[in-house]
Amino acid sequence: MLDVQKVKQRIAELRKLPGIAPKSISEILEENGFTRRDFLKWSGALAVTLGLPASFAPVVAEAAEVSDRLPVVWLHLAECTGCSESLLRTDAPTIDDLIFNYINLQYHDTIMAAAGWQAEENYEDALEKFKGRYVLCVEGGVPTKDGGEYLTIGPHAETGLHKLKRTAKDAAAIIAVGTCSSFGGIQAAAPNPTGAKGIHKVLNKQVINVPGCPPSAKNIVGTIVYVILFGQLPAVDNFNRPKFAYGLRIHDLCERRGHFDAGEFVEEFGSEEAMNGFCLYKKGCKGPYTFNNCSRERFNQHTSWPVQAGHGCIGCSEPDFWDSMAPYEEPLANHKFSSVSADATADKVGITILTVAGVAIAAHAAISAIKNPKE
Ligand code: FSX
Ligand code: SF4
Ligand code: F3S
Repeated sequence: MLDVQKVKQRIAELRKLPGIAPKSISEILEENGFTRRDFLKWSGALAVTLGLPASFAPVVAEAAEVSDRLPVVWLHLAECTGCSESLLRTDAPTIDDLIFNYINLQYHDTIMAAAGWQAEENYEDALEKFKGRYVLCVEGGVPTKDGGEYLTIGPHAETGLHKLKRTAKDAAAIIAVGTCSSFGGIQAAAPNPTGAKGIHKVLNKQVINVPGCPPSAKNIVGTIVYVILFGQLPAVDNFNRPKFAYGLRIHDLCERRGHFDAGEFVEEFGSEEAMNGFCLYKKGCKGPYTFNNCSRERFNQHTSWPVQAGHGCIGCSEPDFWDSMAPYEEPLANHKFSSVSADATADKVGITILTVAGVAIAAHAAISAIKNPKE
């Protein structure tokens, strides 16, 4: 049960620890043009995203204030760094970006100032100093073939596989940021020459998966804030994804859903139907098979998301999506499922869901084509 008093106690304990940020988050927000009211609005919205009762909004703000106390070690394995970019590469920093900068990031090899031996030293120091207390965030899949030698990191040429296992050993919580670290991602797509895998496959500890290629800033920061608030991982689905973010399908809250139900589909990009915002199912949208909150939370300060921009969802937060959701501009139901890699039990569950849902959705598209006089 969620207990606000317990959370307050935990925040009070965290407050006693030394923070690393030279300024408080309130000062940082003010310097960047955000008022206290904006901050409280942000924490209220994040509480809603996290599926918390309204009474939690002020404690979410307090958790953000002490987020420079919780040490975070951030590893990069085989990936494109788009996940960090999703948080950082905006023309104007959002409150999510500022919180991410404020977090006690002990090690993050893309954004820290140190390099080479100095970076290695910082990393070893952090593991020692915060043993058993740090949160490990990992971006990227882990190559495992030939002892993991297809990915080496740092001046000692340590394999990603070895570094991951060593860092995970004394972590208080492990968050896989992005589809690559959750399920292997693009480097695990057939024929997967490096034997890349999601990190949970090589670790014997619980890993929370925050997939998406990339995931939204809200889902990354939301998961980290949740760990700060409760000192534990949020409730998860079959694929270890937080339910607050991956509990519903893209299709459930899509703004084009009315057109789907009315049987109004885009048949050609650039057509009048496309301009009228008709449903993109027949142009390959995988929203009916994809669990994520993009249609509710959107990207870039709630500006837009793939379907709003005019292309179907390609299912980027699902396991093996590079293989199982392709071709991206054709309906999934037109294809056989036998080509999908089925090496894991969890993946088989996913494929079963896809097969049943795929048949039903394709049938709807076919029936509505008959019902709809425009077709
Ligand atoms: Fe993967 Fe993230 Fe896609 Fe890229 O690090 S989820 S390739 S957006 O960057 O891992
Ligand atoms: Fe939206 Fe895609 Fe579902 Fe159509 S199929 S309603 S575009 S999610
Ligand atoms: Fe990915 Fe689909 Fe969202 S492609 S970003 S899950 S709309």
